[in-house]
Amino acid sequence: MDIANNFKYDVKILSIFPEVFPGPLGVSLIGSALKKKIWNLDIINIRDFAKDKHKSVDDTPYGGGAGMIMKPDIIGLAIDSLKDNRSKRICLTPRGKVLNQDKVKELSTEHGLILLCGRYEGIDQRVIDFYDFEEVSIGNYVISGGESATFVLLESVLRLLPGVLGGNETLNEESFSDKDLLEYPQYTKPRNWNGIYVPEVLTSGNHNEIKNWRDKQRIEITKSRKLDT
Ligand code: 6GU
Repeated sequence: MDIANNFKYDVKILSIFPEVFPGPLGVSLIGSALKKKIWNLDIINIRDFAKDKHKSVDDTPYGGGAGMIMKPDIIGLAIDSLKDNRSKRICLTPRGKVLNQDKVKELSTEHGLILLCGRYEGIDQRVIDFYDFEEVSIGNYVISGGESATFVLLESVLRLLPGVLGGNETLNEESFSDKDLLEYPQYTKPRNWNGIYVPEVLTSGNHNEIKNWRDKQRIEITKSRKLDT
């Protein structure tokens, strides 16, 4: 029996642009984890559930206004086609609560995720209410659709699953992990690049001094960027 099969985080994405997936989720450590079946990916093309000959997935908003709204009947059929209902339902939209690392950690402990990528001016509210979707945004700016936001959310969540990060990448000293501090600056060889030298303390071999220097750098950079976490 394959040990990795004992834990499979189930991801289902509903989108009208299924061709963009897996994109960045298919490379590097998260891509290897997908091949190792640590997590599982199903892409559902919402347009497959359209009923008319034009395969319409959107229509004009009741009450008037600009743009098009994703139709509840079509999305409903797409959701009803999913057999698994143990997963947490998330809708990616700029109206949602902004994602942070606490939310990311919480989502990584779910059985899996059903991610609905919003497009156009929005999604009929009845779908969000009826299927109990939680609305999530990735920041205070607007992008054209939930697909890129889905990449951001999944990259942040999937790397926390057991067995995804390699031995060289540790979770405990990273930005936002425990102390909500940003990471210290990093340097590698060559020691002299264009006449700019690596900070001397890092080449001293004194582990105590290095740790103190790094801790101080983390505090300073966090203060100077005035994080609103
Ligand atoms: Cl999740 N979607 C869109 N369209 N724009 C956003 C967003 C999501 N999060 C921030 N801006």
